[in-house]
Amino acid sequence: MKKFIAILTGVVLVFAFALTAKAASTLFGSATNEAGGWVQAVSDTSVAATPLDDYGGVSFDDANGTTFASLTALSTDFNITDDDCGGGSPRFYIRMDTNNDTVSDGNIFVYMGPIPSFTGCTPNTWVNTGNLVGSTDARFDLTQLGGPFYGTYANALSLVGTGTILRIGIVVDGSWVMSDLEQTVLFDNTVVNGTSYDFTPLLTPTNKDECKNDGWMTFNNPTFKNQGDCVSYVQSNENAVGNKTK
Ligand SMILES: [Ca+2]
Ligand SMILES: [Ca+2]
Ligand SMILES: [Ca+2]
Repeated sequence: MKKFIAILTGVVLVFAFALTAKAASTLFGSATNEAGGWVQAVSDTSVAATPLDDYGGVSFDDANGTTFASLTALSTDFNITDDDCGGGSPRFYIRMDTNNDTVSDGNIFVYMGPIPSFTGCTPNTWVNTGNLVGSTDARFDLTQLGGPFYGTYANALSLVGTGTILRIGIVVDGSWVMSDLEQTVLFDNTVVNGTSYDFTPLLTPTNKDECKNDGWMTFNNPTFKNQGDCVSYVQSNENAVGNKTK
């Protein structure tokens, strides 16, 4: 019996680990999660803002620790809202460890926008990159790893296919080539291997009035069965916090 419990505990622990190891995205720099269900990243060097908004982006841990060759899917929707793609931005970065010491040896950059120069994006238009894994476009910048600037996926694969991915992300930092020193890009439906990120914001009611007039249907953190379910959630939260009255 003890052995059985030990095995059961082990199974539960493995399951719990699998849950905590769930794929995750992290915003950095100027990036914000917008109400529309996408991420906005700004690169603005026109003024010294607080906090700094020189760059922004999202990083993903899905492929951490796997080889570049085992990357099967990498794509995103992007929308240049101000002013253009350019200055090497927006781009994916794939931080690589090529000598197995867990320390980065450089990034693969995968530029978004029209080849060959990655400028001339149509503003305020959503575009999908297509799966960049296997892409024959010369949009893989391998210079940090000793390869060509205008490389392809095949070039990257032969150069660092057995290398380990430390992190993948998307970044916006192209303000320096914009006439107004400001560039803004939206991202949505980013796919990294088996995970698709739709960047749906977490919406939680904080006042029971928000549950009324079908408001309960708009929440996703958590979801509700009906208005009463929503109201009792708000009330139990108020009771738990203890600093609000009905
Ligand atoms: Ca290394
Ligand atoms: Ca601008
Ligand atoms: Ca979305």
